[in-house]
Amino acid sequence: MEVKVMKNILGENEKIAEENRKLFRDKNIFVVNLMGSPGSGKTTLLEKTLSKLTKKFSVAVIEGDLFTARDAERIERQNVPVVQINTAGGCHLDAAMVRRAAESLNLDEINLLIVENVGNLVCPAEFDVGENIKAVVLSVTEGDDKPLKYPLIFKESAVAILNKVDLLPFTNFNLEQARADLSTIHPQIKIVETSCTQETGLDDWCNFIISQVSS
Ligand SMILES: Nc1nc2c(ncn2[C@@H]2O[C@H](COP(=O)(O)OP(=O)(O)O)[C@@H](O)[C@H]2O)c(=O)[nH]1
Ligand SMILES: [Mg+2]
Repeated sequence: MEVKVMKNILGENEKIAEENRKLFRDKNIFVVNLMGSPGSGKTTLLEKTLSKLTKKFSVAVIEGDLFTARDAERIERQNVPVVQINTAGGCHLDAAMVRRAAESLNLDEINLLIVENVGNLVCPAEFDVGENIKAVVLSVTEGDDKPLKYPLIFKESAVAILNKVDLLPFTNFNLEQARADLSTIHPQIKIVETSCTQETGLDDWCNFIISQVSS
């Protein structure tokens, strides 16, 4: 019975996600669904790269969080249009939430929309929001076993950002193992290594986004 309910919810979400995709395509907007655990560095990655991306694109951001507008406030300081969604405890964004948030942006003036999903390695991967690509941030402090333990999010993502590599000397994270596991789960996945604090690898992330938008 519960399985059936879940199927219905996903079916309804899929319908709205397809409508979103059509809307974004008609408006010529490329959409990135940025996912990852709480604290992996999703907002910091945006803070450190929006100024580069805005040189190429007219960018807007949708921020998803359970509570507070803190991430939206951080993005606002980058002078990028931003809308905050509060899920009031919900563990992921769904297509209807993203549609409502998108409606409050000027879609005629945007060509890259980045949606920072609720911090979670499970649920966001199951809910299409009408994006072109999914991206997942995994920080090295979370452990190198996460790709094998949460394979769906890595299977679904076009790019995995291995963040906080500046902290590698203080962890037992095995970069080679993580890369091998990611490639086993998703052979085509692009892997970039970043340190948002040391500002390394950020061009790799930006260039990947640029290549995806132009392809
Ligand atoms: N050492 C280090 N800390 C980072 C890095 N990226 C983000 N952080 C820190 O990790 C914490 C969580 O970052 P935040 O961007 O809010 O994560 P989010 O919850 O995924 O959006 C903050 O204290 C950041 O300053 C990094 O590359 N290296
Ligand atoms: Mg955040």
